[in-house]
Amino acid sequence: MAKVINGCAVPNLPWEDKPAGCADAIWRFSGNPIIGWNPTPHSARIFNSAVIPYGEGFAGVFRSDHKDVTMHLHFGRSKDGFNWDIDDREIRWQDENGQDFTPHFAYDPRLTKIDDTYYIMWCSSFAGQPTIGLGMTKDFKTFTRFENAFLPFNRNGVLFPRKINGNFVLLSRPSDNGHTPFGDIYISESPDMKYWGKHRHVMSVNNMGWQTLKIGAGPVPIETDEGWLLIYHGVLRSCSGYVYSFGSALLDIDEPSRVLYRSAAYLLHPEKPYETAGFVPNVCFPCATLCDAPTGRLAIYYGASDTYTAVAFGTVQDIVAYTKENSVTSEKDQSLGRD
Ligand code: BMA
Repeated sequence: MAKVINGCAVPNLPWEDKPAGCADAIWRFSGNPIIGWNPTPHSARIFNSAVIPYGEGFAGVFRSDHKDVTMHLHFGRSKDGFNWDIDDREIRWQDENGQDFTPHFAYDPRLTKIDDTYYIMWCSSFAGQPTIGLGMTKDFKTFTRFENAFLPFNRNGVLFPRKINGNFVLLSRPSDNGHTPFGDIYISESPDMKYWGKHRHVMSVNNMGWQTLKIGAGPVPIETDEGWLLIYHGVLRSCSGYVYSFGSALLDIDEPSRVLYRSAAYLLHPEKPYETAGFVPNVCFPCATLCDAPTGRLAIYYGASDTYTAVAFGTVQDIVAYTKENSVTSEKDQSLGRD
């Protein structure tokens, strides 16, 4: 049975037991969606968002698509992880000299805690084009934005929760400036969060239906004694558009560009009305987990149909076992990926 390493206890983890008769590795919260249409005066939809334990409860950085159809990040707090109090106004960023550095658009945030600092990564505007934006906060009151990690076009930047071999490590998915019809996961390192390099290929799309068009890292990887557990989204193109599901992989602890296992079947796929109908139908897009390390219990936060925020549950032990038992890796997954 896999064990979580370097994780903290989250005794107040939002949780619901597996329903009787459920044969799947993960299951949905019966109260889904936890955030619906028009959740704040300016927000039309809040989805694809990041949450983390903070103080007595939880903090979150939320993707809010405003009623003027612009995309922003908002701060929110919760006591129980289900009911969220989200600011109506976007997070304002300053650069390291205290000058306003708020991006023109921002979406799909991820939140990683390293030591006493909360790092935030998101898809940011850079001269109007998407790339990986990043910044930090220690108190969720003041937010400092760093230089963009990469040139356009890139999305799905996800920072590992500790340095590996002395460097910060980041997954990303090079893209285009539209609804990218391709995309593989890469990994990059930085000694200082400013200069990113030593790029490696991690995983490509494969021929397993749900992940044939493009893939992208989801929540922050979870360190286990069997490897880094990565939950990632995969996309297929159907007659009526893209379908976003999510599955899992295990990456080598010291050399996370090496894929050890990768789920052939998805963990979760659009099925429920809030996943199949909304602003963009058929989208399940995970951006965060809360993990109680001693029990391995996991609450997975995902955006549903670019409209709602939903939660699914599982355990690290079961998801690791599922990933290994249902694994398919290709020759490309096994390479060190410099070429
Ligand atoms: C992707 C991202 C996600 C979104 C998805 C489906 O390209 O923009 O934010 O959930 O498309 O629209």
